[in-house]
Amino acid sequence: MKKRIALLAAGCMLASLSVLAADIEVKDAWARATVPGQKAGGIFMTLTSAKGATLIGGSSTAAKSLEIHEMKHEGDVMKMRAVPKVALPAGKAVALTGDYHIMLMGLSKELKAGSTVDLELKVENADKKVETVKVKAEVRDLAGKGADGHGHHGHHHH
Ligand SMILES: [Cu+2]
Repeated sequence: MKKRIALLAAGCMLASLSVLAADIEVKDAWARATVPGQKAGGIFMTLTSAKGATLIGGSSTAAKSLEIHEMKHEGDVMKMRAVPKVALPAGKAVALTGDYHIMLMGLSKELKAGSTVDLELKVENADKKVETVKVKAEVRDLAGKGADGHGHHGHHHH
């Protein structure tokens, strides 16, 4: 009888751990394929936090640094700037696919279509604890659609 109780307790602990890890749901993470010599690459995904959290940065083995970017139209000009964080309200899907996106700065290699890029995103959860969310982004080649007037990636990174 004692043994069974111990097993049940262990089962409960495992269950609560997996709930914690699942606070951030990552959907459809992908990276835009780069051309030789390109030093910055865009990464796109949708994040949903169950309890509410804040994306505060991250890193990647494929680049020197990772930045969160915000894009703004100012007249005809599309400007991007790095922002320190993005709020992830509880239960709301936050698309980092345009106005906000993730940018890898100082790529150490070309991002080739079909390969994957590993990211570690840092998220401050509702209890103010920083958690790491591992993301694998699939590199996609958008050569077929990329050359329209949506000059999103014609911006300059120095
Ligand atoms: Cu950018």
